[in-house]
Amino acid sequence: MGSQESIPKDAPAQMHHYYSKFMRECPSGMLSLHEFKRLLDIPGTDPQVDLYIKRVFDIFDLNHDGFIDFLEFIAAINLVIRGKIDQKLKWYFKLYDADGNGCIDKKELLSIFSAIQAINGYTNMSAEEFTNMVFQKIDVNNDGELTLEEFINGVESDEDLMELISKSFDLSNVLKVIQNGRRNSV
Ligand SMILES: [Ca+2]
Ligand SMILES: [Ca+2]
Ligand SMILES: [Ca+2]
Repeated sequence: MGSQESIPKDAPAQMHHYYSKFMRECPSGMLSLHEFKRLLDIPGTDPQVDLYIKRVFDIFDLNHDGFIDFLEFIAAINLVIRGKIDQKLKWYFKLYDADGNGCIDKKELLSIFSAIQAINGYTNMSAEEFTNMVFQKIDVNNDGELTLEEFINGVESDEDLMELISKSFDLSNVLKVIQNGRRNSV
């Protein structure tokens, strides 16, 4: 299987378009964690949320130099626009696997869901209930950890879960902000 992706004809124009948008939002060309938070317009009072945004930032920051540059930004845009479902799920898996040991445990999932609830508002299901539900559904061998395989297979075959995961960090939001410019908070 060739994993090489063909670059569409309009790619340079599109790149240029995003480049000018990116530079307008971030004139230095290097987006810091602080600017990233401001760009996403996420209120930063909850330590869980701070931790979560930091994780998202670290995943964008591919070379780990503490900034998101244009190329890293474009890599994320590409994932949003052209990424296949399992590529996106791999991205989410990386986001959830906080200690990077290749498995998502309950504590990791719980901390993500708590942060999401703090950002998106609380639902009638607690973060604990969510976490337990997810493990009940997709932890096939019942060892309390989700491997990448369990995660991808499980989420792909469950529409509700897929929606939940996609909402946990809406990548297209980042795109929207860059497209339309940041909302000016008065
Ligand atoms: Ca970087
Ligand atoms: Ca882990
Ligand atoms: Ca398992």
